[in-house]
Amino acid sequence: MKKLLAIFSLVIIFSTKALASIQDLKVEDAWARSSSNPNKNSAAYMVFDNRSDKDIVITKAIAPSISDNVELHETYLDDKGVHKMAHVDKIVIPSKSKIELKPKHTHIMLMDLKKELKAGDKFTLKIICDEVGEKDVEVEIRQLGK
Ligand SMILES: [Cu+2]
Repeated sequence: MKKLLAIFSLVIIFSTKALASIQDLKVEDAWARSSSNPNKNSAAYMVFDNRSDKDIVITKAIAPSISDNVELHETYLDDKGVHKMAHVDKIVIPSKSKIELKPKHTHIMLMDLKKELKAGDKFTLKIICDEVGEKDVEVEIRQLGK
């Protein structure tokens, strides 16, 4: 029995060590482009810095104060060379790496906006990483191209 308990504790130690901590995920320069009626979409961009020795997987983002319809998106070029967007179910930030979300690349799509996003305003975006935890990020609204 004691032996079994020892093995069991070892498994627990092992499984907690196998995951990164949400504190290892740093977020820099979070911003979203301004948007006014009738355009009810926007997108948020930022730099993710994973300082742990494990990959961190973002599976969802929410921002209830401005939208109930937030998705992780990737941009790709179709066979006519036109930029298209596709919903992805995760964004992987490899261990000890940075990933930049930016216009015409990976972004967090904010759809069916509840209100106008005015340059200079801020809102909170919650980044959810399955198993690792979640993190609130303050996002500044900026006019695209400025
Ligand atoms: Cu998009």
